[in-house]
Amino acid sequence: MSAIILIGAQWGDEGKGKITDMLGGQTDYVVRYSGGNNAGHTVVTPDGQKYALHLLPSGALSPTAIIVIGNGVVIDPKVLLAEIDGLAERGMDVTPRLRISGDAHLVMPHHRALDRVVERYLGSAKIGTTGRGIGPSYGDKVARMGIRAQDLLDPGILRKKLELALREKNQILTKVYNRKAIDLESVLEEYLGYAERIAPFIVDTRTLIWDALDRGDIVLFEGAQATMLDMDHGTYPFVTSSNPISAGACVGAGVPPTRITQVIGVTKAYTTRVGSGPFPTELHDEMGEHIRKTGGEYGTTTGRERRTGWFDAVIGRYATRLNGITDLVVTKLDILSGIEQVPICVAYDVDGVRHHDIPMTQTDFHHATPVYEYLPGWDEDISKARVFSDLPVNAQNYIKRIEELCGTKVSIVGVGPGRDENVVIH
Ligand code: 2SA
Ligand code: GDP
Ligand code: MG
Repeated sequence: MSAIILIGAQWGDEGKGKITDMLGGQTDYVVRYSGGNNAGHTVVTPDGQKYALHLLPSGALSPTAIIVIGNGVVIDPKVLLAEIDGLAERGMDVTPRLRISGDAHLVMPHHRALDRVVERYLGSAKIGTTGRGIGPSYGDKVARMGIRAQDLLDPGILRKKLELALREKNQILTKVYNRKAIDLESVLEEYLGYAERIAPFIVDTRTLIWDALDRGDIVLFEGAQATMLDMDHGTYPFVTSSNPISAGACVGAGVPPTRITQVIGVTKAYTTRVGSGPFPTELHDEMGEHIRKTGGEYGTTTGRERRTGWFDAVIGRYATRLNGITDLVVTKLDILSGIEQVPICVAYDVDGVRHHDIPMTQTDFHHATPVYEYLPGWDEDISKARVFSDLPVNAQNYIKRIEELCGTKVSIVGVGPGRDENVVIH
């Protein structure tokens, strides 16, 4: 029996999609447990085809894996159906393998509208959201005003819930933000149209997962976003509105903690972040631009430039301890080739005080300046490396130092975007 959780150890876009896809061939179920179509997971298959997945688990590209959207996900049905159709146009019909939790909440037009107007209202304090309505949808879930996938199966309930939601949301949109009201009947018609197509996928995913684990199947819980974007443990308020950490899988899929057998943390060999918020090792110079260009660091969902910086081992260690990472995957090591000395942040200096852990307050974290250790770099193109000894010694030492500082073993090193472009260590 294997229940594996795969999470992002930084601020997202660590290459989780690629690793999930790579493991997909060995897994029976791939389950998304948090986030929505704010996520963007890029997968490059061995024939060189590139796919960007937003709501479907990245296991969608493995022809046999059952793909599950758990209760912790928020679903924009229009985006989901477009994604299903997009894959079908490319010759991949995922519908026989797709299961959706009836308890997953929906992203509604008023959520998208509110996401945009609230960001504008916040001005310079904005979060830098993806504008996909994710925060407002989770907000309604917590406020017990949400609309769930199962409500699509009961048009009477759907109307009632939408009426209630719009009565409040239209007041806010028109009176507070001076926007147009959203028309109940047209939303209802639109969503009842989606209902027809989505209804066959809606099942009790909890029981499905428990049965799979009881049979001894391998179930992979695929995180979206990442540790430092976690609502409770990230850089609040500059976070997403869910719990992407490993514990989030238990809540967002209904799997008990006692059944988890492995936690894979995915980290880049450097750091990136999209949106606002503190980022101690951020580079504002030509090197930052070099990493952005070489690493193709632009949002998979929004196309936004990602902020770039050096590897931060304080965060690496935090992510290891918080998620219980048993295996670390370090992606994009290939991007660091040709840099003479590669800095790793080993601690922070906050107003003259050294911190080996993340400072307790956000105020201190905003003032944290990195303390660097400098490791000799390597010039070689490493994209053809497949075993550890194929890597230049300095690259090996870089990985070993990450391992030491984070306090967990590195099992895979990514050396290119392709499914097979990896150094497998353990
Ligand atoms: P939201 O939309 O409410 O979840 O935004 C809140 C914060 O969470 C960040 N966030 C992300 N950060 C990295 N990658 C994400 N997915 C896309 C990608 C992002 C894109 O794969 O590139 O295309 O821009 C993602 N989703 C949410 C977001 O930047 C806010 O800081
Ligand atoms: P995710 O959100 O964690 O799934 O990551 P994204 O797909 O948003 O961003 C990661 C990007 O890095 C994608 O374009 C991947 O194709 C690419 N990628 C993943 N691993 C590697 C790697 O080891 N080397 C290189 N060069 N690119 C990689
Ligand atoms: Mg991404």
